[in-house]
Amino acid sequence: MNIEKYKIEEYNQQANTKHVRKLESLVEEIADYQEVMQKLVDFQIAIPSWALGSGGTRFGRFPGGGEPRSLEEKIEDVGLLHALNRSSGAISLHIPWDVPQDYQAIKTLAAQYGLSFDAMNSNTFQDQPDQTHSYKFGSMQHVEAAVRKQAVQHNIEVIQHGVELGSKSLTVWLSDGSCFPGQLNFRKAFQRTLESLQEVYAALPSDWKMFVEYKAFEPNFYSTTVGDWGQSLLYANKLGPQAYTLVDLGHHLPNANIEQIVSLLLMEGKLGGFHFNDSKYGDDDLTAGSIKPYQLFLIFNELIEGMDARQMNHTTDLGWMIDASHNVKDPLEDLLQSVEAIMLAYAQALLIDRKALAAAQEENDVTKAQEILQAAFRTDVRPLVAEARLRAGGALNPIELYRSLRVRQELIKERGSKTVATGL
Ligand SMILES: [Mn+2]
Repeated sequence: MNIEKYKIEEYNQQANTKHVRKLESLVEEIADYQEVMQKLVDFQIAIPSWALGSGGTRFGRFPGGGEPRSLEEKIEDVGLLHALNRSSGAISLHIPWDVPQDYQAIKTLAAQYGLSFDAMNSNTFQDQPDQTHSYKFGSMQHVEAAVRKQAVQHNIEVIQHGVELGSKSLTVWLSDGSCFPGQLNFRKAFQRTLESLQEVYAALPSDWKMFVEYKAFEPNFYSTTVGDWGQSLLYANKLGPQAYTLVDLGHHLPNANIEQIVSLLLMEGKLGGFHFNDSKYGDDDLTAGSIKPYQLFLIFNELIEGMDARQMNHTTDLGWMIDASHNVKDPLEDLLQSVEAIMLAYAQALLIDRKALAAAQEENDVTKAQEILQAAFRTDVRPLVAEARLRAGGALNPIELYRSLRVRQELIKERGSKTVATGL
């Protein structure tokens, strides 16, 4: 399915009077309005291929119909999102599920939707039917060299697929760890993992980055070999300048101060990428901004502060991706909501009076510092984000248009009601 440009324009026209009225009062308050607008237009968040189907829980999965059946249909879905919000201009693939049969055809298809290929993701956290060795006791940490070699080889193949598609990064998330005390020698597990990662690192093209993603627990419940940002940073530092830490919002222990982690990783030049989602309890993978929008805003505050301190480009110098999965919403509507929440937090953080905040910090004026942050957070920036979308050719309200065009019903008509997306 394709959303024709004129349909978006028609919709925007009838919604425009209300939009302009809301925007005008906001614009007066923003000194560097055009600059903020350009940053919002430029900002892009990659969509992972596994978020396009209904997510499962450990207990069940309830597909909603019209889910993408192939890599081509996944690209089509991200194309639909991008047509509506103009902020989802990249797709992130998961191997083995998204192995392209014809690289050139896949690249041409993505280009038709204005999409590029973001980070490639490997998978050594479950066994595939044709696999020689099992990952039951880990992959890169495994006591047997043959298992480690298989995991390394898989990651090198993922890089090769990515090179063909024009991707520039590899994300490695390992579920390796242990479930019981005594199961693992921590130091040996770390060393074996490091050696495996070094072999993958050696296969990276010179213009690629490697992201080492950490997670506190699950599927292992006693120890995880890349369990927190300290361990990830150790690996990234030992691997070399092309290796970075990747922060997934759901991969921390409860109440971790993620904004502080972000700040220090940026200071060290070792923050590489970001996975957005939200959570109440653990790695819940809920819609970004659905539970803790203030935390998301505080993270963006540190991201902007830290990136500006290093003169980094907000759009291109970090890998931005959603990593969520949903079992009660239409996945495309859910992704539109996540992208919107991320854009809102970014816009609010762009409005922070940084000079005044720095001065308040120097004067130990705690009240003032809070006032400055919350003034930005409590500003309704929805018209700003809508205006950025309008300028980029997207819809003023993507979900409203998605529903009025009956996109999901169209997809069900094309693909059927019983389709189940491949992947996780
Ligand atoms: Mn993740």
